[in-house]
Amino acid sequence: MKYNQLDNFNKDFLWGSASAAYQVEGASEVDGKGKSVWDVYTKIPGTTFKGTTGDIAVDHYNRYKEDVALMKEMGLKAYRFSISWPRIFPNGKGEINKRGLKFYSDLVDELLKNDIEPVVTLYHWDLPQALMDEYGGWESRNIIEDFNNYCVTLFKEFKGRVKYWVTLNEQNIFIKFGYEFAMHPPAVKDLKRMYEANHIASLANAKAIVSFRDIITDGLIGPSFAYSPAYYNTPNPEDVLAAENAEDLNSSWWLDIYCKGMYPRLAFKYLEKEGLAPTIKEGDMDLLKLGKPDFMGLNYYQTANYEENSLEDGVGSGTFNTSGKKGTTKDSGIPGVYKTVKNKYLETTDWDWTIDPEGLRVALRRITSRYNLPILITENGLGAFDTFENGEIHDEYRIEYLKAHIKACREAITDGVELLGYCTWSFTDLLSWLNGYQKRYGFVYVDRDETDSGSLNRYKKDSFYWYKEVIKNNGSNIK
Ligand code: BGP
Repeated sequence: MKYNQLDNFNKDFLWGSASAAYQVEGASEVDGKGKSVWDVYTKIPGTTFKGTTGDIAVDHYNRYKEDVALMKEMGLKAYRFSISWPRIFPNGKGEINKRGLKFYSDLVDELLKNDIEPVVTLYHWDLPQALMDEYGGWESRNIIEDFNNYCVTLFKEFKGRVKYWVTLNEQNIFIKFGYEFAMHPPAVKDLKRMYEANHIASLANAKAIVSFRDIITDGLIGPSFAYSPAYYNTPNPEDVLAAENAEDLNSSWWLDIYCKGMYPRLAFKYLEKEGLAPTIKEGDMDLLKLGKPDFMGLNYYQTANYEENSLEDGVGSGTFNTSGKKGTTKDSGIPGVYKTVKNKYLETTDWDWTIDPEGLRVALRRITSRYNLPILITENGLGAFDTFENGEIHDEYRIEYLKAHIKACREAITDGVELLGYCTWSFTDLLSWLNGYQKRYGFVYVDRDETDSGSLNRYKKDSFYWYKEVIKNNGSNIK
């Protein structure tokens, strides 16, 4: 729909920004923290861009007060951050590490003192290594109880202080990259193990939500999903079917489980035929039906474009661009199901991610139409090279990107989407898991690169002042 006049953002709209523990905190071995799978994985040669790790990251653990002061100066309404499980339970379970808990308690208090709503992510990929060693992490049903115990500890600790909770961040990404593309820990290529581990993660997600209901009555909880809506490349019905296959297997597989407590029927049948469907035990589907979220967290970066892929000699796995050299991504697919293809209407970033603000509106509308839930945008942003000159960073490309995406939000609200808030990725620059420090996302530039030299000093980019204005005007200046 096209409108002459767009609806306004709600007066309590959460203008936010986001981060994740491993990507910002550093302090990887202090105050009793245990090792996470990422602490171990990044030390294996060849796994990350130029061997970068989060050992120091942007030192948020020691500089959180300075970072919160910058948020306050900007007028930020919400800050989404994640809690590192091995800081709370160094071995994943057992005795609580009080010093780890204190860090997050202090951070929450600092945010509240500055009128910033904390949005807490319970799991942003830094699984305790001890649980990976003991039982293979997400591959064992033991994790359901251990994750629940960790979550309950945090619900009790932050009850009354934290209203917004995110369970799992991008289950589709950590599972697919962990077990299909072998680029995240445990870095294996095994689709059977992938679907089993994924089912267990879904059960853990549902169980945590069920526990939440008993403890916190004045809060909202939901998972964050990395949703790349599927487009079909041409109106050729073969391409339309390929895109529907992709939507089912790459998105509804998770979204339907979260929001409806069931797997999409056609995708399940296909995976059964392939011998890949997960083992469903008695009680599983009941738990999944019980553990429905209050909102869907949406991490939106790009759409994906699909076309038909032949069964006999179709395209298989491709490659990802982790260097920032445009055009180095190779299309991928599943023979007989779909393959990706460049969308000739869209520009891309230097990492080959399509830039598609309308796609955000498509994502918001599809989630609303299918599941009728409020949505919190938990991530959206542009990864780009920034140039630092005399203490200034002129990132007008980031401003353009965010402006267009916020406009898409406003249009989606006018369409009827119930949008709780918009968190950009990210507040400060931070570690991009596989892409080092050169792929920057923040409003605040951090002086560091792939080596551990650099002052770690913070500098406000042009986008910092721009977002400050957006917040001040409650988005009314975005038309
Ligand atoms: C999401 C993750 C974030 C963040 C972001 C940008 O998938 O939840 O943690 O990293 O993507 O991705 P990247 O760092 O690969 O550019």
